[in-house]
Amino acid sequence: MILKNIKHPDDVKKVQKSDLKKLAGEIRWKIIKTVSKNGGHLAPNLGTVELTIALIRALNLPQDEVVWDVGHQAYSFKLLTGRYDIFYTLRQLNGMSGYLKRDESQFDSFGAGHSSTSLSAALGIAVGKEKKGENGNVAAIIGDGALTSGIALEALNNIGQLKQKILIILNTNEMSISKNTGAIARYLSKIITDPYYNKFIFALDKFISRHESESSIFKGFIKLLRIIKLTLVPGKLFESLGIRYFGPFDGHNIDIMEKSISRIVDLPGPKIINVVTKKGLGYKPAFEDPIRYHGASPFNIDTGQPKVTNKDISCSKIFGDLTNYLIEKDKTVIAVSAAMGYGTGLHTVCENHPDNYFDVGIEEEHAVVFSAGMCVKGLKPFVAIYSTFLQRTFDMLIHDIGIQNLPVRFFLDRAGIVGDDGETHHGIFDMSYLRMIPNMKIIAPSTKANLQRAIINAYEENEGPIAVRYPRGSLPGELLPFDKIEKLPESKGNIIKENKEGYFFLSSGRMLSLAEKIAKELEEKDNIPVTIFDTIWIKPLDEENIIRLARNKELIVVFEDNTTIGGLSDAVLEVLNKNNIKISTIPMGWEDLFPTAGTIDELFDHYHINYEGLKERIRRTHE
Ligand SMILES: Cc1ncc(C[n+]2csc(CCOP(=O)(O)OP(=O)(O)O)c2C)c(N)n1
Repeated sequence: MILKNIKHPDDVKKVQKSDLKKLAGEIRWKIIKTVSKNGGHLAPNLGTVELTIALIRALNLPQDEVVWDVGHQAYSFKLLTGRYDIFYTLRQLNGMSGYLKRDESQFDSFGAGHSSTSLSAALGIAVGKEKKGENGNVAAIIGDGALTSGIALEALNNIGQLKQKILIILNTNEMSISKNTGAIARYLSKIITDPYYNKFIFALDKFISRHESESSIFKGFIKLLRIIKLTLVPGKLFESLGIRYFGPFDGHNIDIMEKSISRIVDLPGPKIINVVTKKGLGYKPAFEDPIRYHGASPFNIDTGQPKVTNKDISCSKIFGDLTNYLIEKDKTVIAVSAAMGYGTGLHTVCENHPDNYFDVGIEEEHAVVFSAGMCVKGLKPFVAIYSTFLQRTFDMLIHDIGIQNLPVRFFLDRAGIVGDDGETHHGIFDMSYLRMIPNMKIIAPSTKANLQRAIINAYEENEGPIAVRYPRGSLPGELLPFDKIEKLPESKGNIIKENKEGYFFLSSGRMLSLAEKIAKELEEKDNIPVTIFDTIWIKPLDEENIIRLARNKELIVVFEDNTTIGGLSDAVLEVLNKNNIKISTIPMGWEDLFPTAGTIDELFDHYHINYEGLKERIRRTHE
């Protein structure tokens, strides 16, 4: 076993060339075994095994620094940088992150989880190293999907200007999660499709770099070759931006990549090496269906089938199904996704109504303003973006949508904690960042039927922006038949249970089940009657009911799957304050922290969002 004995990147350099294939096999098996138990990113990680081995052998870590984009393809890197022994804790509570984390390892030069930040971070690190007089190179590894995002293109713009010495490794596999989309994706795909032509370019490149330091008249010849190359090279776009382009190389040939990286990394200025990889390589089910195995839940290795199949319909599917239904009736409904068609349930719209579907790529900012533009012409954009990824668009939400009061319909999937993806992916800020925007309406349904109704509210909202937030997985209750779905009455919550005195629980979204559970315990163990109110509307809030129900109550508890700063707790406090109601109010949400990874239930317990935690908070308020 070679992998087990690798404790430091230097150990990777000591592995005999003849053993590298075996090492790659061991890494693949370790990844497949662990992901089959814990869930995680499979296809992207199987695609980067050889690239990672070559990279680590060609560089000198930690003096040389590596910045991975997203981090969903860095499991091999983790295994080869001293994390073999903790790899079994992947994505578990108190375990190893599924992405990159600076406090997890000295080799994680920059944290990641969201896409397309690597080039900017690598450039900053390179400038920092130079200004501090530190030795060593900086390499960023970015996928062809991530490269299409605005922030990556902004970074290229700056990299081409600064001429800082950095190495970009472009991992081209023609996939984002789904098939990569867009003009840049098309360009990148074209680059890798002609192997003979590419061989010629590589030979030319080799010749140029071997002779470029030579003086005399040869220089003129090299210059001429460079011009020829510029007119020929597939990576013309990068060369024109001032970034030297090399490749494409076979991303599964360790020897070629190791030699190329070693040779190119020390050249002055910015360079890009294009490597071509195959997602899912080494595990048939993932290789044949890289979309399904991009991120996998625990599965049976022999069959590739998930270990647990959730029979309950997911919120994403409810949203996708109803969107299809609405498009059948109304062709002005346009579904917009930012590279997350499968995750958001919109892939079925892509199949059934391709003319009413846009996958813009990993371009959340563009998706949002593009949709605002469609509103100007009276279309009804349904923008489905995970809560955590919509964070990127904060200025667009204010400047392009809020101020112009355009009725973009937002569907925030994965709102609230998401479980094992951890801190970079929890959607716990949207109630705060949306609530503060004038004109924005927000609904947080707590049942399947209310989610369906909320989607109809959004559909019929023609005055201004509206957001519906719902969690990963499912909500309780039964579905309504499509023709029986009626709008939710605006700004009206739902009284689940009313008592004259005792505690007053307000809850939003899926927190209702938890609020009901804790209320039951309080009634049984402490004999405290509890009034429970499902707020449904976060904005505008049902102030009338809140004021009425707060009367004669001893304590108010606000349950929200959001940060307690600026979310529902603060909204309730504002109402109480405005109406001069003085009752102790306890927020039961995520308190000024980034929750770690773990299962949803584990996380609620870990952060004491449970019966004991409430009792503890009550005790503290009386101290
Ligand atoms: C801002 C943001 N949007 C969406 C995602 C979800 N996401 C994770 S990986 C990925 C695809 C990345 O494609 P690429 O860079 O080509 O890497 P590959 O998976 O193909 O190796 C997407 C869309 C994300 N992490 N961050």
